[in-house]
Amino acid sequence: MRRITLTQYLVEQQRERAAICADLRLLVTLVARAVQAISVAVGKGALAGVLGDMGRENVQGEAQKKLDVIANEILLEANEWGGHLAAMASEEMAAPHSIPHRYPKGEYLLVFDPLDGSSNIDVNIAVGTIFSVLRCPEGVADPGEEAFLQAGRTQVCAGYAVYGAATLLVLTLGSGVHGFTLDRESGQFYLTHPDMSIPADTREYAINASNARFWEPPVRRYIDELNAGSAGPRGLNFNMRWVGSMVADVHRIMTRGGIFLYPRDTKDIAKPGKLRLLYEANPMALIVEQAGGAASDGRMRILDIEPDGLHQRVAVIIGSRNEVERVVSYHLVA
Ligand code: P6P
Repeated sequence: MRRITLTQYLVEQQRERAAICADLRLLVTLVARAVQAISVAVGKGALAGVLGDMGRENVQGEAQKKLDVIANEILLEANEWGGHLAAMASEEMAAPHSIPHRYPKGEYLLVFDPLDGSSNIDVNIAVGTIFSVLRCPEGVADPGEEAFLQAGRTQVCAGYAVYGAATLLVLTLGSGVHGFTLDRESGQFYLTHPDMSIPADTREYAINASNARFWEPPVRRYIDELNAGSAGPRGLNFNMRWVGSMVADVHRIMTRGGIFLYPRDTKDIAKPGKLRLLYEANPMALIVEQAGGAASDGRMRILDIEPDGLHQRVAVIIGSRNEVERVVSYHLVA
């Protein structure tokens, strides 16, 4: 069966849909090239001496892995020369990265989590890259943090790569979600998952159950009902999965449905959730909504949240629409 490549898909989108311009096509092409390089580094693991910690913390106060830094550098270097970006921002950098003066600037902002789930790297569990593309506000010559603080519904593109048994790049340009698999021999990405769609109902949920004592009542009610199984109020038995890598859990949901919850909890009242809005929740929310799913912080649509900080955290309830809406309904009556 002849499959089309990512390049061919992007050219066809540009030709058929003026919505994707040459600069956006270049951006996605360069991000895909960076993903391929990250895939090689992740795949070499211990053989390339890239496992383990850097011996310092990142801006999140989390132990920074060598591969976190490598992946961040790969994405910066792959994109800063192209003339399509006004600036970049990353989970691994406190402030946005300016485009060096020797390169032209463009109209887009790229924000990413270069290696999500990196605590799993040393135990060989799937990790991923998540990215989001925004338009730079008009007239902003040297974008700082403020320029990135746009609600997720304004994203023009979002995607993730999952470095598992295979490396997949899952992408939305605003008209559906499409998955591309990396052919390691040729270095090409081939369209293998066109028009990805999430079933509205599911029997599978993902949550870190060790936090149960910190959950708010609506989440505790929802999970208790799932765990009560067919004898309980849902009258159904449910299964649980928790990879500890959001990209891997969300990709499973994109593939067979499910609901992922990292809810607000009382574990650290200063943090309204663990996941970051701009480069984890927002891109995943756009992708999931484009595939027919839903994404909420428990009280409002994630894509409608007006950010107030580059590294702002948010509660995330995402996946099969009917289950997300049920969790939200429990919050509204609480
Ligand atoms: P916990 C990885 O660090 C991450 O940001 C997500 O990818 C993942 O879903 C979550 O944190 C795991 O958190 O508390 O279960 O280790």
